[in-house]
Amino acid sequence: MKKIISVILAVMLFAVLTVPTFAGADYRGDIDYDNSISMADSLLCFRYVAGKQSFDDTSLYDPKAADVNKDGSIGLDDAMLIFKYVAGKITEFPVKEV
Ligand SMILES: [Ca+2]
Ligand SMILES: [Ca+2]
Repeated sequence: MKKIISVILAVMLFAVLTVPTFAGADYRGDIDYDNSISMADSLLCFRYVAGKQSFDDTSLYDPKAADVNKDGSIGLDDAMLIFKYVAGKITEFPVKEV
C-alpha cells in the first residue's frame, strides 16, 4: 500500500512539474525543442536572421519560439534577446507592443 502511494505521489509530482511545458506557458526561445534555452537556440536565430538557417521543417524547429518579443517576425532583436537570456543579462523575454 505504501508503495502504491509513493508511486501515485511520484506521478503527481511529475505531472505538476511537466504540465507548464506541455501547456506552453512560455515556449519562447526554445527553437530546437530540447526544453532549454541555450546558445544553440541563440545561434539558430542568428543564422536565420543571416539567411543561413531555415525553420521550414517545424518538426525540427519552432519558428513561433524564435519570435521571442512576439512582434510577428523573427529578427535580429529576437536573436539578441535569446543571446542576452543565455548570457544571463535578462531573465525573461519582453513582449514588444505592436
Ligand atoms: Ca533549445
Ligand atoms: Ca520578433
